[in-house]
Amino acid sequence: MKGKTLKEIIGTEERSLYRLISLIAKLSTQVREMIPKELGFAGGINPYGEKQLQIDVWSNDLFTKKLLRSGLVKRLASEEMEEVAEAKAGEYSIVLDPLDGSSNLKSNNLLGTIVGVYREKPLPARGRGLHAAMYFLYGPYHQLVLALHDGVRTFAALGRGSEGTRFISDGLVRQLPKPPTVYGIGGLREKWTPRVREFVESLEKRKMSLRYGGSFVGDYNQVLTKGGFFAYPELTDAPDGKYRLQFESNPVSFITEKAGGRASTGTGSILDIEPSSIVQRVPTYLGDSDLVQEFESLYHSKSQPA
Ligand code: FDP
Repeated sequence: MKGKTLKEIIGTEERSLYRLISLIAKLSTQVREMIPKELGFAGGINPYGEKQLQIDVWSNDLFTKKLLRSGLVKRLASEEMEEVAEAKAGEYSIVLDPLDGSSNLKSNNLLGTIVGVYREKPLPARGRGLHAAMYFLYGPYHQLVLALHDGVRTFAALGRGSEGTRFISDGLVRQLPKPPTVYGIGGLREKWTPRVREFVESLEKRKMSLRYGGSFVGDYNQVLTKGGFFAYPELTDAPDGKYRLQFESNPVSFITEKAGGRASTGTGSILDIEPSSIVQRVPTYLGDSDLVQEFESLYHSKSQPA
């Protein structure tokens, strides 16, 4: 079967979206090439008080400047910035985690970039309003996972054509694989709430395999490929977990729902949260619909008074 290029998939249908996604894809190839060259600390601190690695700063500058100067993007919010940046004109609003999993850099494990695309929307925005969402995975090969209105496609970056690196897709992901076989849960085990522990025990009893590498896109991609459950859950000292609604949870939840899975806060859909701020966090449970629903029902039953 011959794969299709980004241009063949969206080029004719939505010209400006194609230009935007091609630009983001091109920038992701620059990030991937820069990763081995940029080891070390910049000494900066991001809005959440976390130490920024040099490549975080570099990637953020790259995406921000190029996207805001493209004429396509009017607003851009990034995990590495405190305020929404604006350009004079543009059809799209972008939410961005320029380098997800950056603490994996030194150990040479997976890293990625997460992007959500809105049309004509002020930020922060509800995930339900996303027009497209994607992540890039800087792994053994450079992968793009892209959710559009009609579903999710995975692409591999395969050599250079006349218009730069070619991203080739092998088709639509219609359904997360069944039966689910893998799971990953973030956060310290001792900080998991009783219901999270109980659910993890039940997954282990079903002989599902633990896959946890410490980068959201890397760990989530296991679920997309093999079927399963991934969470960065509520913690006893952090009821909202770790992930940022705008930059991490919403785009990957959009991808999950477009792949026929479920994306939950533990009580309802992540995509329906009305955001209160750019920096808001949310407990995040993603993957196989039946498993996520099962977790939600446990959540409800455990919330009831005895
Ligand atoms: P990182 O801090 O390395 O950028 O939310 C960011 C993130 O990585 C996710 O990619 C990853 O899933 C999570 O944090 C890892 O957190 P823990 O170290 O608490 O497991």
